[in-house]
Amino acid sequence: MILLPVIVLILLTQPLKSLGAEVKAYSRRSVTNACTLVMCSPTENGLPGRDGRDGREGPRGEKGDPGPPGPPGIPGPAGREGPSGIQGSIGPQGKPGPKGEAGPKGEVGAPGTQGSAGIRGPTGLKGERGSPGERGAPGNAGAAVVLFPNGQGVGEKIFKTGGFEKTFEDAQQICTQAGGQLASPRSAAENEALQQLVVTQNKAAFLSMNDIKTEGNFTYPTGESLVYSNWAPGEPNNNGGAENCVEIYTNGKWNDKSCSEQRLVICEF
Ligand code: MAN
Ligand code: CA
Ligand code: CA
Repeated sequence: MILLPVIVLILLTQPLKSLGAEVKAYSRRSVTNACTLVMCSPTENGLPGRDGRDGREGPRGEKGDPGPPGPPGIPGPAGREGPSGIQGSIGPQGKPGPKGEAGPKGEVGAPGTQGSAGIRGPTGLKGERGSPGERGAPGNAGAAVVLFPNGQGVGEKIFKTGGFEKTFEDAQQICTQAGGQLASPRSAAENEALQQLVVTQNKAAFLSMNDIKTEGNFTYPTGESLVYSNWAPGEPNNNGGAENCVEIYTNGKWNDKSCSEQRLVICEF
């Protein structure tokens, strides 16, 4: 059993060409194994032999124990990108934005309240049946009537002057567009109240009455004939054949005058 591993070692350590010579050497000694050869030392007492040759290199030793642990390895490559993190909490409230543009214009307001009733017509002449009052001018919606500085109130009538002079047609239009009519004194009281404005302005003023339609027949704008008059002596004379309008002097007297002249504008309401 021991011979087999020896032979194997020899085969592994010796060149092939010497294998046959080794086998022959063992054969000549006629032994069955190498152990026999060692044990059978010379039995006879002779001369000492020469020193033998050095023995062959011994068999390979057994595998050693594991060595100590080696030094740490170099760091590996960076790992792959990790998964996305979870959503963060809500941030603080932002600052207020800039001021917005102005809004659209508002709608038109509701109509004003109804104006006050018109003033009542004057009382008829004494002894005669009183004529009906003229229709009152529509009131100024929601506005008080201003008397100062160019107004005069008499009864329920108000005279008011703009302080300027116009032809009859222009003056008449101004008063009607203002919601009234040219001054139409129907009594001495009204004529005196009107006279005060004429004196204050120191300008003769037109009245509303005229005889444009029928010469010699002076009427109010409604066509009604005069209920009161205060003609200056000798008037109306239709001077030059073309005096169809009426003016009131600073003394309160009336004169028929050309409608194309310019006189103070006094309206009544
Ligand atoms: C005089 C009188 C009046 C007439 C005027 C015209 O004053 O004859 O009757 O109207 O002149 O300017
Ligand atoms: Ca006339
Ligand atoms: Ca005249």
